[in-house]
Amino acid sequence: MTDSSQNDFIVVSNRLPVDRVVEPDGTAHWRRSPGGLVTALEPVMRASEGAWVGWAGKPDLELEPFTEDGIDLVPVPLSALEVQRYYEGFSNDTLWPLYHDVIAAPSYHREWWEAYQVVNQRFTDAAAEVAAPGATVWVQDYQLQLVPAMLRAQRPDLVIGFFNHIPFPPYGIYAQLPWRRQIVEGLLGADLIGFQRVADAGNFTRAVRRLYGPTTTKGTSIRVPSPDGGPERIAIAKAFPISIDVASFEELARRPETIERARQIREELGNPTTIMLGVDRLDYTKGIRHRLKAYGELLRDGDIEVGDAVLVQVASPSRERVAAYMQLRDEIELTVGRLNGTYSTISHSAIAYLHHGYPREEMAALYLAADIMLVTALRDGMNLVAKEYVACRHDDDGVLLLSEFAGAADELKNALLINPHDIDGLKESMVKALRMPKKERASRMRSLRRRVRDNDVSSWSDSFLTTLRQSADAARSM
Ligand code: GDG
Repeated sequence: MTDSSQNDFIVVSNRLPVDRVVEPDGTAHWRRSPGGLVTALEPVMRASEGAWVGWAGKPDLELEPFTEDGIDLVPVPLSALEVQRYYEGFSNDTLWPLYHDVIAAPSYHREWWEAYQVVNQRFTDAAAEVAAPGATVWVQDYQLQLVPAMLRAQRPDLVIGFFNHIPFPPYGIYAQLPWRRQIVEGLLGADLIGFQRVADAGNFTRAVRRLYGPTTTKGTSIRVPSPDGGPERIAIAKAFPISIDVASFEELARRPETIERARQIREELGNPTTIMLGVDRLDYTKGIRHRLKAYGELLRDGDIEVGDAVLVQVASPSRERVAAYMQLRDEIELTVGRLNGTYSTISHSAIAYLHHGYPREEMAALYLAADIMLVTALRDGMNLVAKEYVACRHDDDGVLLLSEFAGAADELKNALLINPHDIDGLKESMVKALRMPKKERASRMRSLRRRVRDNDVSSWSDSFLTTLRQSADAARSM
């Protein structure tokens, strides 16, 4: 690793973009980890001289900074109790459900909040230590909302950006949070606070007005009072819809071996006329239950026949120690078991349910094989799966069913937009997708592909970082 105090660009996120793998013989090495954030930021980090500050994913692991695959990594240690309180507790059982429209009930515990503050301070210290004078620090996501203000207090020379990958809720919901003021104050330490949707940025500025008074915001600008009575600063809150590395997904999907694997998948499923696909972390926000309900009713009513159609549901394991996720898994597996028990035949299953993570190559082949992609999230910051599906369909075929509650719906208007709560509407759209003529599929897919190509992950990060530098320059020349 280079001189650790000389990093001009620093990304701070809960997780480092690598997983520690221990082999049976006891040797350990690092492997790039999957996930939306990593997928999104990896190309940006490679293109710049930067460092990435984050947790290595295992409790009680003290590690020195190291370089992996060309990226400087600065590990932040967490104890087992901190993982339980800051990560599984406050991040995933308080903020996650609260920010996703209280689909599940958030739990509020003062000791979780204590741990959240302590851990946010530790991430701040690690970033402050490696940042060169005047460096740009880009803080990611809801686990680290206090870092911007903590960092500004410690290092006023830094340019600080924050991006929230999940929705920001309306004030009527946000107001439940006992620490609502502290979190907003934490975020306002940034020069630029980025959100997925215009509606999220609007919810945030409305929360600022409710907490600080009606004259504090104008358009995207927020007047931030100085904590020590000094001059005010301006912070900007704005939407920057995240995207994917479109070219790399398309390249993967064009490989002859991926095309062959897609053909094989169809064959292994018994050559059905229609393959429907869902790919989600096993999370209650993703609307997997709603999807299964609609699919089950279509089977019951004879609108689809097992053998003619199949649903492939990849549900990658997620947050398995949080109670709401254990319960969700039980419910989904009960439903899948019932539907398969009722409708499968010896030769054909109604649902191929896969509770594993898959390599990227297999995901691309699944996307290529799927005639209909089901994205039925009840609330989702963006939903990268929708964009990945589109990026892979170089054959201009396939139908995307997309929830209007996913951020991606703002851009992908030529998908079949659905309200997942409306089971009849969802069923109608599934049937429409099943019967859609090839010409309409192609024209919709071509327009979706243009949209996804126009805003890939590098234009997302370029536009965030350009706006960040402009906001910081404007704030400093005031
Ligand atoms: C959060 C926000 C926002 C999933 N299973 C496998 C696998 N994945 C990959 C997908 C995709 C990513 O994980 C999931 O991204 P999503 O955007 O769909 O959802 P979240 O994980 O909830 O991400 C979300 C995102 O942050 C980015 O800002 O869009 O709204 O909730 O890339 O392909 N990848 C592989 N194997 C799997 O089994 N290789």
